[in-house]
Amino acid sequence: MANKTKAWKDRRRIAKMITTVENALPGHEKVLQDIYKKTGNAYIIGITGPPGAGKSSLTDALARAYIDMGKRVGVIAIDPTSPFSGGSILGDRIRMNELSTHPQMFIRSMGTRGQLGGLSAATHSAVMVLDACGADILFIETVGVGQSEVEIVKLADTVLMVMVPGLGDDIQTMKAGIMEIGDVFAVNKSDLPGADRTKLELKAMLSFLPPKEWRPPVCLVSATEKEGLEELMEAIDEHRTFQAEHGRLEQRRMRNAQEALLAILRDKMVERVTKDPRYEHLIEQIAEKEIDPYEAARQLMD
Ligand SMILES: Nc1nc2c(ncn2[C@@H]2O[C@H](COP(=O)(O)OP(=O)(O)OP(=O)(O)O)[C@@H](O)[C@H]2O)c(=O)[nH]1
Ligand SMILES: [Mg+2]
Repeated sequence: MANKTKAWKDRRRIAKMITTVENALPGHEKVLQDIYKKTGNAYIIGITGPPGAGKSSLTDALARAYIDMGKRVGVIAIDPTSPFSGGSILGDRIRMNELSTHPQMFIRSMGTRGQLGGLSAATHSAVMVLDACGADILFIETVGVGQSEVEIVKLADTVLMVMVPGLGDDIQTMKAGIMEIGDVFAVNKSDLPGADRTKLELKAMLSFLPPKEWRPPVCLVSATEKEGLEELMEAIDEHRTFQAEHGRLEQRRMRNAQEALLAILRDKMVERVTKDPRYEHLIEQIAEKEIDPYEAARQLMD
């Protein structure tokens, strides 16, 4: 515990480790090797939902609440790809800045471009660093639209899907696949009209999903008015308990472990094979139809 407190206080070291692993800079393997055995304590909450739903505001409000409970909180915010959606990013930054100086808090933004090995690998690495350095709760905020976001939320122990009143048709057209990743639903902006109706619509939608042992609860919250936060935190806690009782956390961690290993194996294999002197020539032969790609792969792997 004392070690974790000390590790958590060294912000520059944490930031440097994240940069190293995120960009696969020299020494990144050593960093991950050193920290790996210390990971596995943080509870990871993925926050997703349509643009502007209040994901950042809710993360901020929840982070404050956990901090008040004495927890160390990490936030990884995935920035939208477009450099032109500046307004809300700036908004996030300003709001989060206030919290970011709090000693129990560590906030990291990640661009959606430029990571070697992809965003999901970079996010996973950042999660591991913050986890090993003592985070009790880790939030990953992402925009819930694309496939990469779905990949990222797979890292989470609980996925919180943030909705807003009046989505109406949008809810109906939301892909079932997106709905299915939500473990807990929050209808944020409940201070605005129509929140009750949206909650009912969501519940109806969820009842059409294939039945599962866990029924995702739908909570009404207002991040800005600080309403409904306790109920939402209870719902997250219930999901956590449910998963622990059903061995789900273990399953999820096994799957993450498998994916981590496979990703490294793929990288190493590709690296080795593309350095093989026969590589270029085999590509030409495949293009010329002198050889089929399976045969070429077999030769390279021998
Ligand atoms: N009325 C009301 N407005 C809110 C509430 N929560 C957030 N907002 C406002 O909604 C806008 C978007 O909030 P953000 O927290 O930036 O939303 P986001 O989902 O993180 O947005 P992106 O990251 O850009 O997708 C801001 O103007 C917030 O002040 C709420 O509970 N009630
Ligand atoms: Mg945001």
